[in-house]
Amino acid sequence: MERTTLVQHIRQQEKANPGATGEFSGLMNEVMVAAKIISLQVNSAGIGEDIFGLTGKINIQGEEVKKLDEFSDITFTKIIGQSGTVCAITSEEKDEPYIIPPEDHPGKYIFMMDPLDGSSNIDVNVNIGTIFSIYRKKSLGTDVTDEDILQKGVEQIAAGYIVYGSSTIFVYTSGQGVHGFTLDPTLGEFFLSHPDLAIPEQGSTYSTNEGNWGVWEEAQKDLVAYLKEDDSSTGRPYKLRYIGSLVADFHRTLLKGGLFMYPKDSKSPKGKLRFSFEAAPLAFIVEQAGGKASTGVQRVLEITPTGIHDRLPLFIGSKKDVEMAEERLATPVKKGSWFKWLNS
Ligand code: AHM
Ligand code: MG
Repeated sequence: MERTTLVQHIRQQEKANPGATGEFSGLMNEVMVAAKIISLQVNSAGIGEDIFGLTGKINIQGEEVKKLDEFSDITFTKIIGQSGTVCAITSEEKDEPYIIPPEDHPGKYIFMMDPLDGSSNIDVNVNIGTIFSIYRKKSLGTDVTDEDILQKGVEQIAAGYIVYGSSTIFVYTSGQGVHGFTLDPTLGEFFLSHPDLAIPEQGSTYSTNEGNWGVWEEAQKDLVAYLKEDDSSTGRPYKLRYIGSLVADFHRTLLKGGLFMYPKDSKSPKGKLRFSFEAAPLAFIVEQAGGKASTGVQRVLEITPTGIHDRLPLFIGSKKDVEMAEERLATPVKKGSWFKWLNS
């Protein structure tokens, strides 16, 4: 049986772009190599070298850095940083952008990543992932400026994620649809397994940390209580599915449809998830698959960040589900009005 590898697929997609120089394919190939290394580490966590647990450091987000977080950040930074294809790397784990020094031959791309998302799930064998996003350098001259690092979401030229789960899956878009590849561990090669992914227009699940109910705004409580109401004409009640690893929750939502939400709340008034490393790349992917991503009031890809660690509320998934969320959030609700859905 003839199977398409990820390398072949990237090359084919690049050929469709007349001015292509091969630099983009080169960068994507390096992302794939780093992903294979992380996958191997994740799959063998607990065997031999002690990779579980904490490094004892605290990152820019104020969170404890896990050993696998640090390993993933270093692996991606080394491999991508020496690829000759990028001029800067930003990471959820790094306070500041890493600017590629002249001796490592900076290229024309900017690479952004959450090297290991969902890391609170590492020690308990639950799916984790990597998210990445690629922009082209915009400013003239050799210096990397804010104009390059803080680009609007729509300027992304590619985005993807890797889920380290029951199998390792690499999903990416370069603006020509969304394609998924599964790692064949015996050959060490990613093969096309999910071509032209399309998210269902409406799903039947919602995904959110409902433990935050007490710190949610009334409109958010109203939205979730509405999803629990019994009304077969609108497909309710929705099922609840929440893993707590964004990549895993997003991957399920992409394949099956539904609504993932991480709203702002009184604990995180701006939201928890980050624009550059989480929301923007997944928004690019979901839109390419026919879905939507919103802050509740604005299309995520229309945002221009003010800093690399900017956070935002995120509603992402099936088109109709995200639109329904936007509509309900825009409707003023009285305190406690959600009670009517729960008692209906
Ligand atoms: P991380 O990047 O530090 O791992 O944090 C992001 C994670 C996401 O994977 C997930 O969607 C969310 O945080 C879960 O947060 P919570 O534990 O508040 O539900
Ligand atoms: Mg993350």
